[in-house]
Amino acid sequence: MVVISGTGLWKPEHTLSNEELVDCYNEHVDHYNVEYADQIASGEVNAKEYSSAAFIEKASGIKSRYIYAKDGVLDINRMRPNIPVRSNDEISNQAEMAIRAAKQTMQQSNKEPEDIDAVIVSCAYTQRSYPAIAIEVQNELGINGFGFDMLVACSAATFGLQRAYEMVSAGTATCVLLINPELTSPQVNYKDRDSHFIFGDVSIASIVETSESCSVENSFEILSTRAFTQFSNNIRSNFGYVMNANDKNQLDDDQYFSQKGRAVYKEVCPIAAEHIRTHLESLAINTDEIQRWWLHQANINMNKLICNLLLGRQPSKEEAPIVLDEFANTASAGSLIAFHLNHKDLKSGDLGVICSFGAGYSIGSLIVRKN
Ligand code: CO8
Repeated sequence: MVVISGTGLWKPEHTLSNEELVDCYNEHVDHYNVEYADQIASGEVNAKEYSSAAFIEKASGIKSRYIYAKDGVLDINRMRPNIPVRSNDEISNQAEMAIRAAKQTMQQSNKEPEDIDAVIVSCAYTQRSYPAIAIEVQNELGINGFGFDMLVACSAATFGLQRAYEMVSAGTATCVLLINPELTSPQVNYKDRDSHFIFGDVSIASIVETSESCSVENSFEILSTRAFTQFSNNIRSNFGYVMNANDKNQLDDDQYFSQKGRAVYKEVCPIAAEHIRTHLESLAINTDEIQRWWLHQANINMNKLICNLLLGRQPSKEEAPIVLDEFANTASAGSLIAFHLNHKDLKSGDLGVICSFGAGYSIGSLIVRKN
């Protein structure tokens, strides 16, 4: 039997409200429209329109987000986070974020470094290609065995949990530390009205191990996992190392995160609902037997639609917790944050679904039972 024996969450100390973001964005709009007044008048350039905190909350459910480095984002002359370069002898920002969440989950799972034999760092971006952030974390924590990074955008956390489950099931590891340090803010275009509000930074970690090695009461057995991908250009992040070979500017608009939000919404919701339905069906479990839905946290309206498709009704806040009002979209971490903050009240035998959906497209689900 393979269990999730603990999770740990680290939140950056800074928050960024919709109002703060919008005030800065709207100031940028005023500057931009003055700077390009002639081109706007001649029709060469479109005038930028104001953003609105009320729109953001209504369209997405997001009220605020955590941010690793706040000052640069609200500096009208910069509008990018300001994260100073660290020397090769210093710990990387992402390893530092990862370790903060890792230490909490190790404490919760009652694990020492020598109990862990694999580290996976799985997220939407790693801040460098190699050495792997996971190996840096492994070294800092004094863990033996092996570590590797994996990138699966929105589904990095669920796909990472699935790889951990398979390794423990196969006996290639007995205790895996999975960490999702989502440092999204460097890839957000804070000058883009459609997407400047979507993302937040956070780090979440979990321990996946055998039931024999598990020494805590509050664990969840992983009953089944399922992954699905289908190529789509509707969510893209083009920034990458080949830019050096084609002379692209990394600050060009098309290098940042971008999406066709409406199309994503329409296409992903039915696929995600069907994915979850057939996954449950494969275990002969009905949707009404599920006590908790820990769903991806990109947009509250997406979760409402998926729940309607699955259940034919709106679940209560307890059944399908929402955390994106506080955290915004944290790439892959959202469903695990929802799990971390909303599972202690479940009783032994209660069933739950952890599910991510988004870029790729990628959908990952785990069906779990409280021990
Ligand atoms: N303020 C005011 N008005 C606005 C704003 C704004 N900020 N933005 C758009 N509007 C206007 C539009 O111009 C439009 O006006 P009009 O009707 O006159 O044309 C109107 O509001 C409606 O616009 P939309 O149709 O675009 O608005 P939606 O209701 O569709 O909401 C959302 C936009 C919130 C983006 C919504 O479409 C959405 O959330 N879709 C799903 C998105 C999603 O789940 N994406 C997955 C993201 S990828 C991911 O989760 C992980 C990727 C890896 C991490 C990357 C880290 C950087």
